[in-house]
Amino acid sequence: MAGTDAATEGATIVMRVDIVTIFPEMVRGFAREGIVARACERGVVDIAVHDLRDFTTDRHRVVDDSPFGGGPGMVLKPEPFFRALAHIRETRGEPSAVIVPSPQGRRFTHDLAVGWSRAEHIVLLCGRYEGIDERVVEALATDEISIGDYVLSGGELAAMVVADAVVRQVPGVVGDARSVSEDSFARPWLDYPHYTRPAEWEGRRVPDVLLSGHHAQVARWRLRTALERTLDRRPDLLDGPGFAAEAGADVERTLREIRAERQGSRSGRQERKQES
Ligand code: 6GU
Repeated sequence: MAGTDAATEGATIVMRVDIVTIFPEMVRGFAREGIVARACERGVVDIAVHDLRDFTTDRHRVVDDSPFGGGPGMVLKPEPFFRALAHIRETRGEPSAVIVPSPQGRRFTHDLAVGWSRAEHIVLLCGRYEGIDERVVEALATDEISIGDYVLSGGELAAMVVADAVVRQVPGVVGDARSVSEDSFARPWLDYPHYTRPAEWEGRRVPDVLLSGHHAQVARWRLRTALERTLDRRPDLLDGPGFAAEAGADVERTLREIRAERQGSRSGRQERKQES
């Protein structure tokens, strides 16, 4: 893959991410630490945070107003967002996606993160209060996304979630590419449990198979535990189209074994119950 080679050779692939918010320090904090910060320092990613108030024209830098039609709360005015995006276009170029995080959006997923990680430039416009004037979404946004079925006080946390998920998919950002390809949701089932030293801690031992050095058995154990927890916690993933497309013969067989064992122990319990 050309992108991966360029990244390992030290050539710079810059992905630009622009975030417009009324809480710029909250978002800058995210860009100052961890994997995202390292990607910025190395020039692989360029994150610019813009204060929405810098795009007001009144003396009090007002960004919100009461809703037409009445009702509670305040709505973020359209003009500062239009000016902010015009400024971003002039100084940073035309973005391939303008994303508005909102509880009304379609659900953000791994596939969207992978898609946006291939863009050269994305913009995130954060709302607050009751929402953003709908004309911002209509005229400027290419996508409106929600990160889950709960309500946040503003789009900032969601924008950081999206930026993090997207940036870690950019080749060269995460040191070991296997960490990215083996993530839960890179595969349509959950990740297996992880352990490090010490082999025993407060009476809890790391599963023996992981200390055995037997790579094939380790791989089997990991697949099995991954599928067991997927069955317990996220059975919906096993019915999805992603699963059918990705699951090989070993996955299908392991899943059948787990289900058969569980069926067996369930009917065993029922029989014992009837006997007593
Ligand atoms: Cl993207 N924004 C807000 N305010 N709340 C949310 C959300 C976004 N996604 C889930 N809840």
